[in-house]
Amino acid sequence: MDELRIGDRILAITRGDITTIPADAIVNAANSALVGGGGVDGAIHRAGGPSIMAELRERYGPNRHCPTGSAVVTGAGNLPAHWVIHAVGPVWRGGRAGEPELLAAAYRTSCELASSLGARTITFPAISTGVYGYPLEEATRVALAAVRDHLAGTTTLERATFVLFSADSYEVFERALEALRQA
Ligand code: AR6
Repeated sequence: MDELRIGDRILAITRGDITTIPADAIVNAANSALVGGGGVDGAIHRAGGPSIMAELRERYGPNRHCPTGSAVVTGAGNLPAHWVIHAVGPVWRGGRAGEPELLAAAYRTSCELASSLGARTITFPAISTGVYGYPLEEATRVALAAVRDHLAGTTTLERATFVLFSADSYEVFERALEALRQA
């Protein structure tokens, strides 16, 4: 666990499985079709139970589509949370297809949705850095900057935590957080 103070708010990183850590809102790394998948998306639907997919189907229909860079909300089923925010990060296509802006938008939209719900705590995985192939160091800089900028503005969020699944990703986030602290 490591953290950075931003005014009276906290930007934190920790290692672990995002499905086991209590938060008002848990962010999922979803796909545009909102149909579930592997990685953290699979873990969230498994741990949360079938009500999350049922709600996605009911609220957004069989042809549901969430644009890259955006997000939608459901309840959290059996997860230790009130809401799951299903955010869609970009597939890495070499970096010149607007990936940094789209990744920042996925985090920004998630934070804004959480704040509109009155959430005080939120957890994130490292969106796009698994199946979607976004290089970890670049994704980390974008992710931390986007969430830091949100916490520096008007929001109900008091604490935002990145939950890193692997030791490698934790170390990359730790270095990037230290760089933000020095900046
Ligand atoms: N807790 C926290 N982080 C996790 C967990 C977990 N339980 N499991 C995996 N990660 P990925 P993407 C990390 O592939 O790249 C799905 O099929 C993982 O180590 O889950 O945004 C969706 O349906 C990695 O660092 O998401 C989409 O189709 C990070 O979460 C697609 O994958 C993100 O990896 C989205 O790809």
